[in-house]
Amino acid sequence: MTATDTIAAIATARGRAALAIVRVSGPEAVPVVARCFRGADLTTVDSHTAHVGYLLAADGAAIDQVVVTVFRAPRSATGEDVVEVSCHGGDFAPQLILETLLHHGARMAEPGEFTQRAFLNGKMDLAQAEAVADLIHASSSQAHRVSLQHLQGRYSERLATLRDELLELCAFVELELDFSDEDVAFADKERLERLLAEAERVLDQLLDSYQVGELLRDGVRVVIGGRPNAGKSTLLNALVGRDRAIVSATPGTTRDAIEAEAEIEGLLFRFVDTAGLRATADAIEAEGVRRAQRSIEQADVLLYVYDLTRGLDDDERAFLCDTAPEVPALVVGNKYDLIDGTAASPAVEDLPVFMLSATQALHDDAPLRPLIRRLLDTVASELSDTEASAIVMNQRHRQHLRAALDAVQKARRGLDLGVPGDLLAIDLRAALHELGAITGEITNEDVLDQIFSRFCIGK
Ligand SMILES: Nc1nc2c(ncn2[C@@H]2O[C@H](COP(=O)(O)OP(=O)(O)OP(=O)(O)O)[C@@H](O)[C@H]2O)c(=O)[nH]1
Ligand SMILES: [Mg+2]
Repeated sequence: MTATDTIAAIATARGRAALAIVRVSGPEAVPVVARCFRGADLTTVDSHTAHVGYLLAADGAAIDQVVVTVFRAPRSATGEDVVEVSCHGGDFAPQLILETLLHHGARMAEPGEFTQRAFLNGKMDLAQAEAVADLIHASSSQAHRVSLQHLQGRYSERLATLRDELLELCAFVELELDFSDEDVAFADKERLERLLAEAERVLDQLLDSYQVGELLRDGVRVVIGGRPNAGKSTLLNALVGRDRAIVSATPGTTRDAIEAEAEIEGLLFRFVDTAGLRATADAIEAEGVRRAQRSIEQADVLLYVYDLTRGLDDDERAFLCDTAPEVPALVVGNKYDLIDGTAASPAVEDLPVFMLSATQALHDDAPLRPLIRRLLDTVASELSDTEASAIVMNQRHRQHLRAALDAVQKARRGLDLGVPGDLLAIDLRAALHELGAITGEITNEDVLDQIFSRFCIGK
């Protein structure tokens, strides 16, 4: 599947910037750039060398002073000849240079096509290529850390180890053994059973990590709910450190859900402020309440706010009892400044309660710290326990891991029932196939197109 044409794209973001990079890759990369470069003769320069000169438009006019770097195949990012033109940023120079390169025979690259070529030329496996996209999209330092580990191949190594083990198992069962045969050494069967159980454990662990992976990838959705006027919007503003939501003494102020992000200890949190929960005749407010309820159902964590001067009523307790088993909930007793420290702490199930004043927290975040600590513990305890290379962040991978686990479990049951070795081998081969699909040993063009079309152009 070697590419025969030469592709070009702007690799940097649009707009004003000191520099921009236009990349070219393919068999004609060097001659295409050489045709419009005034400086060294690029067709004769060594690989991995940089050259200052001018890039000229088709009519011979100078477009920009540039630095051109030449990487010859196979020692390049894509495994093909690559030329990177480093020019000045802005709206014109990069675009004009790209147009000139297209004029001289390059084709506009599709999204992710550089990375796709790197994959097809064996520069990286599919899981690493996907990590490139994850790294670019990382919105918190933890997500960045995990995707970098994947990019460096640690996650792929883990899968490769598992594959090797399954391959060995497969060879073992295919070799000769009929496990219903009494001649088969008991020790062999026991060893096989042990290895299958181990493979199942590793797959289980990887699948479990997806929950954390999803939080890393998409952020943690913390929905702030409670009665009107409890101080939810004030708490949102305090948590994100800016005046995001309207606060007023009129109950029913917030209608639509309001989202604001904050990075806390390297994790992205998406806080969602919602309309106060109450029965209302106002149609707009009622729709707000419905949306609030929906938001709460979809939350990773619910922050339930109540006004300490009023306490929690029975309906609120019932609501929390119903919700807490589905969505982890923390309770905030707000307006602590208005009571003289004598409020009875309401026992709702075993939910943790934090007494604070959201208005005070607007100026000084000390009262929020225990709440934030608990929030982090609620979602991130697993994160610190799980090695970055063992965190699955990709839904495609999860599907293949599930299928691999099913196949391993089937083999285990088969072994129990004394199924012959060649039948066990079919299940093990199926598991191997699934793992191979993650790293791209086994793949097809549709899958690749689907994966790489999500990339940026120029990557
Ligand atoms: N004294 C005191 N007042 C507070 C505190 N938190 C909020 N308030 C006040 O309570 C009123 C309601 O605050 P909001 O944050 O708008 O309450 P809400 O829960 O978002 O209300 P709705 O959007 O109507 O559901 C405002 O007048 C706030 O200034 C607090 O900790 N102490
Ligand atoms: Mg509000």
